[in-house]
Amino acid sequence: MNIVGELINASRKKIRDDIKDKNYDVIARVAKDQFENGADFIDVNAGIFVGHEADYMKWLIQTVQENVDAPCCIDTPDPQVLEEAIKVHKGTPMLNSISLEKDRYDKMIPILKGTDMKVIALCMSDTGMPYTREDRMKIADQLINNLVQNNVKLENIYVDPLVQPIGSGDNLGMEFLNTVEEIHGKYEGIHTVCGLSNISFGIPSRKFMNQSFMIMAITKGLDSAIMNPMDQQMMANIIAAETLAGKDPFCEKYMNAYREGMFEFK
Ligand code: THG
Repeated sequence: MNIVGELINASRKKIRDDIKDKNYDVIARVAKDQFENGADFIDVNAGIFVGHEADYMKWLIQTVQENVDAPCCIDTPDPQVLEEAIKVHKGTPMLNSISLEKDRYDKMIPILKGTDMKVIALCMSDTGMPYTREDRMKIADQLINNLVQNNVKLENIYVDPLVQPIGSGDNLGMEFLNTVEEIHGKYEGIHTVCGLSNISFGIPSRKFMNQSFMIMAITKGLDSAIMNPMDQQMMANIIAAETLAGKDPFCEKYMNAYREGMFEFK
């Protein structure tokens, strides 16, 4: 599992003011904590600061990269913010995200073209949020074909079929999961990703929902997630579920995790 740490996001009440005040030590700590707990990428999102998003985004990227040796997942719907952010980013970032929304799509393609950046292809279009697997696949197919035509490698595409809160529709979980399965069956070498914690918005004891949904998604082939790596039980479940899903030859990763004490909780 390719893990994108979700905690540096200004929409979270806990960290909003620390970003607003550019509290260096706090952001550095949250970046390090996520990295030390297994994050491969650090998501950075300053979307709530309308008119100042680019400024905050650049500061977040610099602060993260001065403290951990990991690329960022640059989380903004605004292509202009993205373009400025890429300039200060060291190494190859993950762009979060392109979608089929026309404005966003047209401005994102030239930014991506000819680069080796990873890109999240979010299943959203100008006609609104997808509800069923068919809705999601229609958008995913178009996005993937267009990206490939622009010479983006399948290996650099992370399709996000869009996790919506289970509280807004009983079938939203399964429609998402079945899309993940269909994408992996149809496009070999492509990746899938999601904002995992979206599933539990508005529901109590969210971590059980998030953990269960992750295990279900692993059985469908999900190979990346924007999530909270500080949930040790989640991290242990991922190791076990991937072994059970046949992704861990000779249980090697599982045994290593055991030896490193990953299954003993504090
Ligand atoms: N797809 C893509 N990018 C995304 C999302 C997605 N980026 C943003 C979001 N969705 C994923 N990130 C988060 C971050 C935090 C929470 C949920 C999704 C979250 N946060 C609080 C918490 O930590 O408990 C709750 C809110 C608060 O503190 O006010 O739930 O789907 N491509």
